[in-house]
Amino acid sequence: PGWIGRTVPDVIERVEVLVSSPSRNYVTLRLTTRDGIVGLGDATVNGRELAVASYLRDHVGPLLIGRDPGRIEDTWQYLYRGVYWRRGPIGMAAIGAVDIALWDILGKRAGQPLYALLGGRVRDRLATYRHAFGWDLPALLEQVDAHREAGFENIRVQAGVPGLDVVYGVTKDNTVYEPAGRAAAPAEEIWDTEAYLRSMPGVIAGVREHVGDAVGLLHDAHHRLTPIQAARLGKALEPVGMYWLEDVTPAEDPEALRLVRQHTTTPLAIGEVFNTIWDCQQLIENRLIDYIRVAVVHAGGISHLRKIFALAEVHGVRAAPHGPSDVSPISLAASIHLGVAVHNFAIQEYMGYPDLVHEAFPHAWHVADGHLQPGDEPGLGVTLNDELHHADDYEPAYLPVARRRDGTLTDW
Ligand code: CS2
Ligand code: MG
Repeated sequence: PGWIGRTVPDVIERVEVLVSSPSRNYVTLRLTTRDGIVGLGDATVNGRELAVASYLRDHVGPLLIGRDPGRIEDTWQYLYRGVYWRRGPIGMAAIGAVDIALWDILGKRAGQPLYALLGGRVRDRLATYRHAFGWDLPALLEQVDAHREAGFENIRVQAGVPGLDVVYGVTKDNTVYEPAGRAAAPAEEIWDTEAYLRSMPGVIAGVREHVGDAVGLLHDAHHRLTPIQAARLGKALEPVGMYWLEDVTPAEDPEALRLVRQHTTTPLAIGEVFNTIWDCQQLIENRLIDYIRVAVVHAGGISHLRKIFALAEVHGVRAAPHGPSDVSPISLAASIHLGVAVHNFAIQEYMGYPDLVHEAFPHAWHVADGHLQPGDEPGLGVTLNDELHHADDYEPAYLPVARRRDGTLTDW
């Protein structure tokens, strides 16, 4: 039975916040209704897990008890406007988790996969991109080839930089890459943008030469360049024909991308650290970017992402949400459901997870023929393997910080 028109709606009865570490830390919200429907949300903020867990446990959870889980937009507005101190990654991830969990409950109540509630499919399969890295070109090409053999058509390429010991997105021995290190404090890395700019265009051109024209190539500069450096990189990569160049300049300065845009036709993507539509507004309305990369968890959930993507649609900007291993399989599920239902959705990042993460969050979404599929389970189609979620498994882990050669702290 549907609840619309019911005099006595279902109510949220139980709120649980799990900070667990099935090989890496995740913050998971589990809501249970009086009718016994369970909704899951992801609230993971890499390196600040306990802050968002407390925000949810101590401030948001008590306010949810007794609320009608069907009033998704009203709950969003209540948590956003009702706090007065709005926006920011911690608060918006908490709202995101609640919103994701409420959509999950709605889908389960309706017996429909989330994408059906979002308007149904607009595409048969969802494009994705995988990560390839290597300290040098031959090592990078090995991973590129492996992804192509597995059927993937779009690949993010990251490489080492001569003279540096550590580089974002790469390991020296080509083992698994995880940005956060398990330690009581962030690791410190030395970063040299000029050295990077000298080597990277040649490496990416080498990949293009190896794969031919049909493969989409992406690259992430991780917010490290000045506008003029970014413009230089964009121009240098024009002959390669990139799918996109990501996060070239620090994300809080939208005007920086105007300068980059004036100099290059290389497509630009940004937004993984944005929290609201207002962070995106200027970039989208002025058409300074081609792809908006907001993550479901970090930008206020499914309800808010739909608004961002609608704004983007009007301005010819396409959606391409963040999907690293620190975005849990719950968020990724939400993203994939949006991905098959939103017309201007371009591509979903899929970094992949350690095996234990797949086991900890059994999920209906899957890869088929190098594309993502949401599956047809009601709601998000993700469950929790309780045996792999223990609150006391949390391990302090931090993203690195970066310094220039002279010791100045810079953007990691
Ligand atoms: C990255 C992330 O996937 C990406 O594009 O920028 O790996 C990012 O470094 C992490 O999410 C940080 O937690
Ligand atoms: Mg990125």
